[in-house]
Amino acid sequence: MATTLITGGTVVSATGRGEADVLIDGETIAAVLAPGSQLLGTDVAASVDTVIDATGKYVIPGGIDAHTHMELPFGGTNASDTFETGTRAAAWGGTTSIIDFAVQRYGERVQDGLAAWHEKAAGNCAIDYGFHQIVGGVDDDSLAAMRGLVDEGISSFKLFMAYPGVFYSDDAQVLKAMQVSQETGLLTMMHAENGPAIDVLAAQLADAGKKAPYYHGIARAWQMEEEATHRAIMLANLTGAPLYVVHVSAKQAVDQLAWARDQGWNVFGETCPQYLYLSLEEQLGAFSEEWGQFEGAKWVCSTPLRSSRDGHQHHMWQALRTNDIQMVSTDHCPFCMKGQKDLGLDDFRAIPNGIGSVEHRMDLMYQGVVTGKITLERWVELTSTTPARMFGLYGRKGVIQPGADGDVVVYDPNGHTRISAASHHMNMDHSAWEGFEIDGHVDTVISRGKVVVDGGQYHGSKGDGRFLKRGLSQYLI
Ligand code: DUC
Ligand code: ZN
Ligand code: ZN
Repeated sequence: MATTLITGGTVVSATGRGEADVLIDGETIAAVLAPGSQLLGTDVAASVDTVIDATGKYVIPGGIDAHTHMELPFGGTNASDTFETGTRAAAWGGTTSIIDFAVQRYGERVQDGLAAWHEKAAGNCAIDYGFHQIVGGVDDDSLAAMRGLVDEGISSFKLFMAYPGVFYSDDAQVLKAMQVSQETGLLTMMHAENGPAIDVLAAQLADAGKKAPYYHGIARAWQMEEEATHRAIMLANLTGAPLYVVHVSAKQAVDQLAWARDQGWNVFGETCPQYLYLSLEEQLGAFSEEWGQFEGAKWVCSTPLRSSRDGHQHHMWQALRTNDIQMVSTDHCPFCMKGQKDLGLDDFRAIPNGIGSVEHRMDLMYQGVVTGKITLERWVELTSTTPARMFGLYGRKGVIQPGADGDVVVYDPNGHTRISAASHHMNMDHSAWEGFEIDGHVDTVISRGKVVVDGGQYHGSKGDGRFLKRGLSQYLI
């Protein structure tokens, strides 16, 4: 078995930092050692197969993106990253595990949806992967099938209060699914937006001739997110289900979560880089030679971008610092402009919803360290350690300690990254992050002991990644 020593770096965890060498034996972290240690009278560095010099750099646990949609059939097309292209791009960006969403819809069996996702991913992934289960059709059969998910290593499921006719669950269905959540320990993940009301608003805007991409965000008003978040919280409290609200973008929804947590309720929230950096005003002002005003379609996602005038982005950074929001995932759901987003050229309602960011999450969040919005330790906690704890992976993932998987990133705080569609590895013809500058760089990525990215080269292969059978969330009470 190959051995690797990462030497000279500053090892950063969710709770602190210190100078240490990290020894990886085969696929597993064997030891965290004082710098330059000897073992049995021999320099460790002299006895390993590979030495990685991390002098002046941070050594962190590999990122875990707990919210991706590779190959998702959605909006009349499929998300443009396959498990192969999307996980390779993730690796380039310092993410060594993803949790994607297997899909069940009305009239389909949960077991079949899960099997289909296994088929898409198996043998194709560059990094380790797990699944949540979308339950898009709550009925007696799917409720019964949910009880078997924990044994399959699927310890969380997602419901939608949005998208009537696609994934939508009404309150009665949410209540029933949450009762199963309470009984089994499955974590309920919620897309919290009032879908039926949003659809009315969207139709009224379109009827009034307001069909540009920007109106997507107007129809999906913050009140729709706040209201649904509150409703989800109350239903979870009533049933005793643990609740995790995905892709929170409105400050009022954050306040609902903070209020519930202040009551001592077991409620959590995730946000995404787009809700920290991008705004509805930028989307309104977007224009290009090629697309004109339709340029704004690049940022059509749900929940939508919010107004910077109302301070949502600032509030969200603050919530990350104060732990009102506990995690940052991407909701990676990429669509190309040509042939996909342009399905909605004449009407925003037909634009496939989604942004691709799986490659850039670690960098974009590191920039929050540079600008003093979060600490270095909080960066690791938000992007790796809490995702591992939240979704039943901790110990194996999310931490650098003996016995953990050898998932390690060497991050250079003196490096520089410029994000562009010309250089990214996601299967997209544009970048939602075009021209963003990051004061740091992912130098080396090790996935279960294998160096997959180093020196600007990719050394991994399709099929390196294995399915992660997850345990229950550490946050259950
Ligand atoms: N939001 C998106 O932007 N895309 C996929 C599904 C979702 O809820
Ligand atoms: Zn969603
Ligand atoms: Zn999603």
